[in-house]
Amino acid sequence: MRNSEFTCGVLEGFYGRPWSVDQRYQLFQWIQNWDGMNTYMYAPKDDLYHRSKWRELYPVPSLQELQALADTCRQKELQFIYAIAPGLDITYSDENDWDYLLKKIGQVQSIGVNQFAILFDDIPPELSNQDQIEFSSFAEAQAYVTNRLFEYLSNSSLVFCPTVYCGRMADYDVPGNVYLNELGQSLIKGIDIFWTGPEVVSKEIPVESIRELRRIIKRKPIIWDNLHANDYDIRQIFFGPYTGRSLELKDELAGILSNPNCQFWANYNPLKTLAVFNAVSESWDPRQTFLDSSKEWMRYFGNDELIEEEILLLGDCFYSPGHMGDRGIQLVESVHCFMNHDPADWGVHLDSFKKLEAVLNSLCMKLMAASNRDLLYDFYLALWELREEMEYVSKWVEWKLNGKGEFKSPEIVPRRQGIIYALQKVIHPD
Ligand code: GDL
Repeated sequence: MRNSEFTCGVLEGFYGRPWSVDQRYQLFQWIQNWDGMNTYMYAPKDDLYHRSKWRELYPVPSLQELQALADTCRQKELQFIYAIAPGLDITYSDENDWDYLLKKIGQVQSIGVNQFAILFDDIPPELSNQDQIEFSSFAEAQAYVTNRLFEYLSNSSLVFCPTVYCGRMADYDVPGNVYLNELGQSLIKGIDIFWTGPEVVSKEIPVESIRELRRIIKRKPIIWDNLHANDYDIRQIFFGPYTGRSLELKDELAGILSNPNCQFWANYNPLKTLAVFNAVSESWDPRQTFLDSSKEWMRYFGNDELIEEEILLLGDCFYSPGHMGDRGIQLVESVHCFMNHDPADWGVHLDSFKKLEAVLNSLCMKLMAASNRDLLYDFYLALWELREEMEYVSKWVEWKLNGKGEFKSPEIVPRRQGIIYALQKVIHPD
């Protein structure tokens, strides 16, 4: 492992299409270049052999691909962690399942991997009939298999993801959670434990919440950080900085691994700013770090004509869960003003809106012509939706200022259609 003992890096642990091999190589290059990062964890939920078909061995071509990834990490002195997720249907007490697990781990060991994770997130919380005879609790069953695996791996490292992996899942009562208390007691001390914070997607992780958790699990957790994950809502994308965590938090942790946007190219700022967060010790300014990293991000778009203002608008509009950056806030404020006030009271908003609209349009034009098509396709949905809304507002503003009769914009509204829209209208009428 490079630089320090603190694990920091990227966890490919989202649902949906896994990243491509080339994207992962790009990622390793970034991690190697950045101070503060040292780890990549392989855990794509939809790699069949990682989760649904965890018992089956990788076919040769996929194994070779994994080996190439692991080799590249080794050459770059990065930690490569392979994660397996048997929780959907494992029978914890079944020796056959244990053999399957060992064979699979053995296959991955055979390509030179010696760091592992075993994940029990998002699984049915019931023990099978057979396991109910053998174990008195879920925690006991999971600890049994995990400890056994840790002992089998002898010198290798192992990280465990519990089924209760955030405050919300413990009904915000971590000290009172029987499952977590039991795990803290029974998991061998050398095994690391993942935690996502108070929530699955934690906008903030208070230091005190981790101190409390530490007392229960009897070790420092590794944060599985879903701050920039977007697999739960494909209409969102997050280009903003690592934020909502203080530097003090690092003292309470064994590591931080970010599980970011499914769209690989969206992750430059989220990841680079995490690397900086880990590298600094005195002061930490997420906004300034975002501004700095946005300038670096530009070089990956494949269009030298892009300017900083365009990239910053992009980042500010799609910032982080529940937050926008300055330009995004400004845009919404202007539209709010248009919709709620007479044109005579629009003041600076009209000018400010038109400027942002012009920047957005030129950004879109340049992206359409950018040579990194992979990046363009990653951003398409989000950008397109924003542009459509802007176009709608623009026409509406024009009509307010100069139009006559009813406002008509037939080609844009109504927007959402189809089954999802119909269901949502019934389920959430408000
Ligand atoms: C989860 C899943 C993760 C997913 C994330 C965001 C954990 C431990 N597991 O619950 O795979 O990407 O939410 O949707 O976070």
